[in-house]
Amino acid sequence: LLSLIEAEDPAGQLGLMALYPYTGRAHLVGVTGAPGTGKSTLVNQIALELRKPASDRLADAGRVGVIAVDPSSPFTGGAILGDRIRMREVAQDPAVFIRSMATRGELGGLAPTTGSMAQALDGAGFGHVLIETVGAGQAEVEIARMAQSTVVVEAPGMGDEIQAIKAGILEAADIVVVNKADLPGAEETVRALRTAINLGHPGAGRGGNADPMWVPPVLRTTATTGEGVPDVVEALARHYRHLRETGMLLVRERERARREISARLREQLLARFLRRKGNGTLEDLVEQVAGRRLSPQAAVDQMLDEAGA
Ligand SMILES: Nc1nc2c(ncn2[C@@H]2O[C@H](COP(=O)(O)OP(=O)(O)O)[C@@H](O)[C@H]2O)c(=O)[nH]1
Ligand SMILES: [Mg+2]
Repeated sequence: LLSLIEAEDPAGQLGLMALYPYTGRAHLVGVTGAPGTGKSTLVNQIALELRKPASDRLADAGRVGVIAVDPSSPFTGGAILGDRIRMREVAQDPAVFIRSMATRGELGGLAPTTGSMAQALDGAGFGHVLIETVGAGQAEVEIARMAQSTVVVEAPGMGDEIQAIKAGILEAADIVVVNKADLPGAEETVRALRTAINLGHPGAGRGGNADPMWVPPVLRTTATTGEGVPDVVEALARHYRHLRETGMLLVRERERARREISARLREQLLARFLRRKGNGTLEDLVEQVAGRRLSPQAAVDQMLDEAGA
């Protein structure tokens, strides 16, 4: 089904329709950040941690799905980076399903079918779906809209904290992780990020689209050894509980549903309209608009007039 969805085969959408009533049970977690910060290594560790029988956690995690939207993902086979043994552990656990997909177009961002693939895993009964994406400015916002909890990964000594603050990336974060805590400068990075969050958080009196009731924790990890990872998993569980208890989960779900319906409607109305009009007209108008003989709005007016729409 994932392959059909990724290939944008209509059968994929049929499968999703059948699965849809069973979705909405998984905790969808986005993991984003600059290349090389250790996202893939961390995602592996989070999956391992979720699979540990945890008497101190409310529910058993069940199966864990991983979608890596990363052109340079080590999941694609070949060169496996990071802690090889742990990677193999995850790969051998039949309850962890890892799927790698390429980004379309520019580096980073989400493939258009990523959301549908996450839905399919959710509907198939995965308790957690982890989505790794390369952060490239807009990607953080995209993943924050799709996921219920967004983890932004930073690493010390990359000037990342400055970039994150500048680009407003922190606004997308529910949890901030400073990975590579074994490297020098981690403490400074943690402090800089905490300061930025306290200054910029709506709870601290400024705007932004974040949840005013949730101050993103800044956690330290060493993904290569797994140090600090249980705290990340605990923070994820706490955030999910927070979303449920405050009703934010439902608010986000509605926003997501509205966005998805609108996007699909826009795309399909356009396709249907152009099919009925025939591509000849469009090409004709494209020439006129490019040649400055017609403005884009006049072209649309003309098409709508002719269609009586
Ligand atoms: N020193 C150190 N290296 C790490 C840590 N986590 C990941 N790495 C290394 O950083 C490199 C990039 O890791 P990867 O998970 O592929 O990063 P991604 O591009 O963000 O997915 C690899 O060589 C990892 O072994 C860490 O906590 N400490
Ligand atoms: Mg990666």
